[in-house]
Amino acid sequence: MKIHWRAAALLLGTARANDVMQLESLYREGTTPDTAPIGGREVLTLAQPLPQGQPIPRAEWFVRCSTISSGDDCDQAIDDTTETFWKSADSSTTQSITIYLGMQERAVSGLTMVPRQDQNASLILEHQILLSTDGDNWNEVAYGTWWPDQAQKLSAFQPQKANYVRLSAPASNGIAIADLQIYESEFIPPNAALGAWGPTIDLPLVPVAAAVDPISGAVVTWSAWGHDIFTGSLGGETQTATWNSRDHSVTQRDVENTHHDMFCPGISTDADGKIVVTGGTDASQTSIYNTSGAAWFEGMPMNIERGYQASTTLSDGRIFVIGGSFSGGVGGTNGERVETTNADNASGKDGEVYDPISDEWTEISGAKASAMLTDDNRTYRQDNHGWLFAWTNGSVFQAGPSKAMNWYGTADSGSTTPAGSRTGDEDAMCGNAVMYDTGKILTFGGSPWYETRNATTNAAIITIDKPDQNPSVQQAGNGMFYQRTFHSSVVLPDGSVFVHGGQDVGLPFNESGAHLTPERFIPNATDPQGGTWIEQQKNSVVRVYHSLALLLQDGTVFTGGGGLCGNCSANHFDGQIYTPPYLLKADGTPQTARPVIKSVTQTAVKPGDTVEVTTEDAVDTQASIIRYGSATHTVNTDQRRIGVQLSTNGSNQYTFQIPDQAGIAQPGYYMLFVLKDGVPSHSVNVHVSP
Ligand SMILES: *[C@@H]1O[C@H](CO)[C@@H](O)[C@H](O)[C@H]1NC(C)=O
Ligand SMILES: *[C@@H]1O[C@H](CO)[C@@H](O)[C@H](O)[C@H]1NC(C)=O
Ligand SMILES: *[C@@H]1O[C@H](CO)[C@@H](O)[C@H](O)[C@H]1NC(C)=O
Ligand SMILES: *[C@@H]1O[C@H](CO)[C@@H](O)[C@H](O)[C@H]1NC(C)=O
Ligand SMILES: *[C@@H]1O[C@H](CO)[C@@H](O)[C@H](O)[C@H]1NC(C)=O
Ligand SMILES: *[C@@H]1O[C@H](CO)[C@@H](O)[C@H](O)[C@H]1NC(C)=O
Ligand SMILES: *[C@@H]1O[C@H](CO)[C@@H](O)[C@H](O)[C@H]1NC(C)=O
Ligand SMILES: *[C@@H]1O[C@H](CO)[C@@H](O)[C@H](O)[C@H]1NC(C)=O
Ligand SMILES: *[C@@H]1O[C@H](CO)[C@@H](O)[C@H](O)[C@H]1NC(C)=O
Ligand SMILES: *[C@@H]1O[C@H](CO)[C@@H](O)[C@H](O)[C@H]1NC(C)=O
Ligand SMILES: [Cu+2]
Repeated sequence: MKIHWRAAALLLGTARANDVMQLESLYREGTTPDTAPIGGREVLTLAQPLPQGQPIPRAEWFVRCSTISSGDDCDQAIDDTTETFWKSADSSTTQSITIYLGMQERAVSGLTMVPRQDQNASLILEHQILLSTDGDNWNEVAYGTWWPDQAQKLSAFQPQKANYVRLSAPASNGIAIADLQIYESEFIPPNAALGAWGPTIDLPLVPVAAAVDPISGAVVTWSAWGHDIFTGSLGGETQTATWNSRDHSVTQRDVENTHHDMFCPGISTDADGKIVVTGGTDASQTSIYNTSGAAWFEGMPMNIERGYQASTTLSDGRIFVIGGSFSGGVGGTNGERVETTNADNASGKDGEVYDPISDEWTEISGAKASAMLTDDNRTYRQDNHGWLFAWTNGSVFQAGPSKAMNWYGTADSGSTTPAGSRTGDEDAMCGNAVMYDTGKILTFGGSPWYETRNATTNAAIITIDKPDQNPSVQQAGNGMFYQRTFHSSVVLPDGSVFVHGGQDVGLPFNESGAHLTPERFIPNATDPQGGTWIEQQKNSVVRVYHSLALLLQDGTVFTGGGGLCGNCSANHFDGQIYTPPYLLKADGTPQTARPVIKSVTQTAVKPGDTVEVTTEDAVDTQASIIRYGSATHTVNTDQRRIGVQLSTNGSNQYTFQIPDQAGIAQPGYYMLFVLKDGVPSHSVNVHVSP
């Protein structure tokens, strides 16, 4: 909201705001103007890249509206002035505007909409966008909720051929449109073998951080104090938006009660599925999202101020945090940020541990941040975004992004044990690391420095066994097709790893060199160290710095975000669903022959417990439990896939065992997927306690 932002900019005198502003605004795209002349008025702009392609000329259009308020005719939405507008009648039923684009089929890629400008009324917030080739059969391409102001609005989606476009919205106070543009772009031919994109979910904010609520399946997202900006923060609040994957609603909430601007935080879901968010702009605060009550509450602050730290939930249910020199100064004192090349100065960002039951933080200075530094020339970047994997006996394996790997111990005052280095790899800041099967970690991409350096295509498989022992490290296939940094990834029920977004050279808020084609790592079933990379279906929305991806309960993937840079043009107020090929028939329609889990006798289990599963029909003996993810800034230390072997007595009844050492199946909520010929079921929750 530009008005909000300007007001804050005047107050921008705090050390915190200045620091962050200088650090993160270095490479951003050119600024967009706060307002732009559209149809004879200055309209607040959204600072968002336009949909791919170009506007479709309006000369041949015919427009039809569901209802009209006297004088505010339908065609006033597409005349060349924003002085006039179409307004629907006030109505309890959904109202819509339908545009016939002409005889020629167009590959429609998005639309922009200018709300009524003379007063802040009849705003379209909740909405749905549908396409049709015949005006009878409609296909939903986007839906969601826009931010409640008079700025221009935008929706960008996977290009689809259409002659008709419909925008519909609830209209209890009427809805009004002063201007509507529709975009067409190059068509991306559907190919079920590569997966499919859509629909787009329009959000009232840039989702920079998110987690899946294991109880409701909703995706809880947040940005910073502002829905489109993080600089200029006075602290104390965070804009959140929740996408309910079941009823497709998007709700918005300004969370103030935890006194925490949750921008650049660490995130870990705890043993009960609560989302524990630490530090960031308010660098010592702890905010906790209670999944059962969908409420945020304030936890004890950390002892050490941190931003861009990583955290992970331990085998005993406590949460380990380390690093984070982006906030609170290098070295962790509240004073000035000091640029230094002395690694000892990172000591202030050593480990600490949170006990969610007693709500207490304990410093464990034996877990040394200095062991996990990259050689970035900016010291505040060296300990960011650790690749942490909780393992047995309270241990944590740190797989990167530093070339050096380590084991951290969390008993007593903590310990640090070097664990070798990733063969042939360099520091890989903002790369990804995913445990795709028990003890098997795939690492890929990232770059030697946080920004300005070429990212790599490097990929490694790291196999961990016992704490404090060096893991084995192999190359993973021939590496990725594309150099990627700022990319995101999720492990799928079949054990493959889906990778999306990122760019060649990491430049926060600059979208050059971005990759629209995802890829997937397919582990070799017979060779535990082998695997191949394959390309997947291209999309049309850039996902680079501040974007994320999460696995959903139905086996699809939510990707979203990018930006949060105020008046720069790299903001993405949306998410998009990617459907992997395993959920599509050859003709691209949804796979209907999915296996079904009828019941799970024990949904609350401990390490070593046996779980009984009843399915509708016979399923593959390889199944998986995948821990619910949370993500921000390429970090997702919550997701983890544990492949499980099903035993059966032959009547669609199966059993499998939770690994018996605590920490292998890190405590928390898991999605149990069974598969049949590679097609996954919808998941059922399995809750592993410490
Ligand atoms: C974005 O980065 C590219 C590549 O370094 C550069 O050419 C371009 O000028 C940058 N854009 C802006 C607006 O700085
Ligand atoms: C964009 O924001 C910056 C502050 O981050 C400000 O200095 C500049 O004037 C703004 N530019 C425009 C065109 O509004
Ligand atoms: C417009 O009205 C809505 C609803 O009353 C309010 O939340 C919003 O802040 C207003 N926006 C502006 C720009 O005045
Ligand atoms: C979480 O919400 C549930 C349901 O509203 C409530 O019973 C419980 O006390 C809450 N837990 C905390 C820690 O606030
Ligand atoms: C370490 O940081 C302190 C400030 O925290 C600074 O005074 C000192 O010069 C730094 N030491 C080195 C060797 O860079
Ligand atoms: C780090 O390197 C970049 C690019 O070479 C340079 O602009 C910057 O000043 C350097 N920063 C420090 C702290 O040396
Ligand atoms: C677990 O960790 C503790 C503390 O580091 C250590 O004393 C103990 O030997 C470890 N137990 C096993 C089974 O490795
Ligand atoms: C990245 O690599 C390419 C090809 O080797 C090279 O031309 C380019 O200069 C490199 N860019 C940077 C920023 O190092
Ligand atoms: C899987 O590994 C086996 C054994 O190394 C090899 O023979 C086979 O070709 C590999 N399969 C693929 C698809 O790479
Ligand atoms: C199969 O095993 C399940 C679980 O142990 C048991 O309840 C069921 O009776 C068994 N069915 C047969 C046919 O043995
Ligand atoms: Cu950031």
